[in-house]
Amino acid sequence: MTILPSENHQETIHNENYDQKYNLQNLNHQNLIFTENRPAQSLNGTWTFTIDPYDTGLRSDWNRLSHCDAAGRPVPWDYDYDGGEAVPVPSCWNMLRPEYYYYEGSAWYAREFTYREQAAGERVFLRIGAASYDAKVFLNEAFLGNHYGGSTPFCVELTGRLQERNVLQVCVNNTRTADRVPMRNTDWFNYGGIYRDVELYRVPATFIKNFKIFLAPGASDRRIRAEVEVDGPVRDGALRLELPELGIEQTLPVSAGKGSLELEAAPELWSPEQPRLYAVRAEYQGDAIALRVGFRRIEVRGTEILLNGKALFLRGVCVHEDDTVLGKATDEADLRRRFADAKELGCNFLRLAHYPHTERAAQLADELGFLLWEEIPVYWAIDFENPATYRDAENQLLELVRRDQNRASVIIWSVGNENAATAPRLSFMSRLAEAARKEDPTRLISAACLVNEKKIRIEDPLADYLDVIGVNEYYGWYKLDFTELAQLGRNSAPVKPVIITETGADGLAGYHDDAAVLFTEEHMAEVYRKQVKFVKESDYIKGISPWILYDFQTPRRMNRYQQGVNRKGLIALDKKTRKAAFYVLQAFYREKQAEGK
Ligand code: GCB
Repeated sequence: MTILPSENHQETIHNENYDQKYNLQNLNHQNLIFTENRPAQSLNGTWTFTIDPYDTGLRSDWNRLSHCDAAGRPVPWDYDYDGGEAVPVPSCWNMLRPEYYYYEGSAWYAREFTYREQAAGERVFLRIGAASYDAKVFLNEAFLGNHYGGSTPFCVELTGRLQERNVLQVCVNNTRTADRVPMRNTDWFNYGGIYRDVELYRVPATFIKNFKIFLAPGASDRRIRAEVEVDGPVRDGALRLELPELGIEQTLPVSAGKGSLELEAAPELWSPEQPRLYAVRAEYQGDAIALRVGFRRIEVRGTEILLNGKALFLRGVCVHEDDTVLGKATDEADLRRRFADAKELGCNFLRLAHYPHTERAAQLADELGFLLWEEIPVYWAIDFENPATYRDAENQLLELVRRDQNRASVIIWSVGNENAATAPRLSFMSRLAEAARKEDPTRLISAACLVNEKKIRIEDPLADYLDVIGVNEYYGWYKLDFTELAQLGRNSAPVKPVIITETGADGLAGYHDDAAVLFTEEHMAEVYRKQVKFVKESDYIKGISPWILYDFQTPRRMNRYQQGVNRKGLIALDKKTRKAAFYVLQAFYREKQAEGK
């Protein structure tokens, strides 16, 4: 759709509905395509960048590249797509200059690229790994659509719109609003910008749009199931499927664009101890894809979580994407350090809070042998009665599932965190749980719930819709009285496994005093000691992921110890300095490991 440039200056400055026509949210899970390991043309690198706090760009068509009227006369203009500041993509604008640190609003990114057809009839897709929060895409002046959601990828087809020289513009807006997911209030930093990879993919006219392969549910562990969706003119045919290490070469019939197949196989099962991955190749109508996949079975029986039939204790820790240099534009070194630090702590599990982290995290977890909890930012207050907000939340969930559905490491989809137990919230989040289950029946569904503080009991009506109950409790911190924790244990008799998805306390690295003094390392370590004791005494608790591996930046923590940083990290903001509590948790995890858990 081409938006015609407005020639009427007065109309432009008076129109307060200027952005409505852009909010189509047409770039969503439905047009996400399978891109893993496909050759890509990177559009990372230097882009021009112009902040636009008044949304002048949308009001007066900054996508318009010519500055002449219909008669060819130059007209005044306020923006040059090739004249902004040169910035790297991916990056968070907050980290580029001190003046941008707290900036919330719109900003325009632009770059040129050349295109030459490589194969007759090829189709071309642009994929943006993540842009926070609303991204509007323009190619050669034309508006192609927008995407909502700050942490999931989206695609837009460029076929038929490309010239030899192209101008790509993306208007990114990270304003916190009442209808978004998350809403206005969070305990993390609201980074903005295009902060994951931007790539062009070329595929044949008919191509593999979605592909998943997994151990078929059921106890035998001897059946693999593959499902495929193709897009393009040839919707009936056969997909060739190969898993050379298992001696599998099969054809999978595709009809009306879809196909599935279950076949006998006896893979070695994937586990954190033996993260065995198999090469998988699939080919349809000349379009070939290749991936590496682990096969494993995750299920719940009573209050047990079973991996490949064996009872599991999740030795976990929560992590954010946050860095004093990168913001949330996590790079390979940052990710590898995170896994190395979690390994040193004794973890087999990470809770990727509170939004989808980079897809590279789950790829590495597959290789390195970590179990993952992945989450969408249905966090604290959300406009649970707004159907548009629900659509946005569900779309983020489906984008996440589609992106990581082939990762053995991912065992849990979380539909939210610490939401007040109201009826609209129950309806909203139970729908999300059902949507996740429908899209992916092979994983567990959970949410990080609050405890019922009146009854001092693990009780949340959402639990009926979950496989595993996540519980965030801060006895020893927000609830200073530890005797209530023992009461909580006595009052609760959950029929499903419980993971303590958060617990912890702030402790400023290097601040030492008596354990009774808040914000000291001693107090934090004492909270961990008492929490560990509670977990040991509660047989329905099948894992913990304390809050949090590293200190992180957040503007709502402003006291003298915090100074803009949540100090609940087991490791300080420098990602090096271990606090005393680190060793308390490490000792507990060593004990668990020694018990074979
Ligand atoms: C929570 C939230 C987490 C916060 C943490 C805290 O319960 O889920 O996002 O950062 O507590 O430090 O208060």
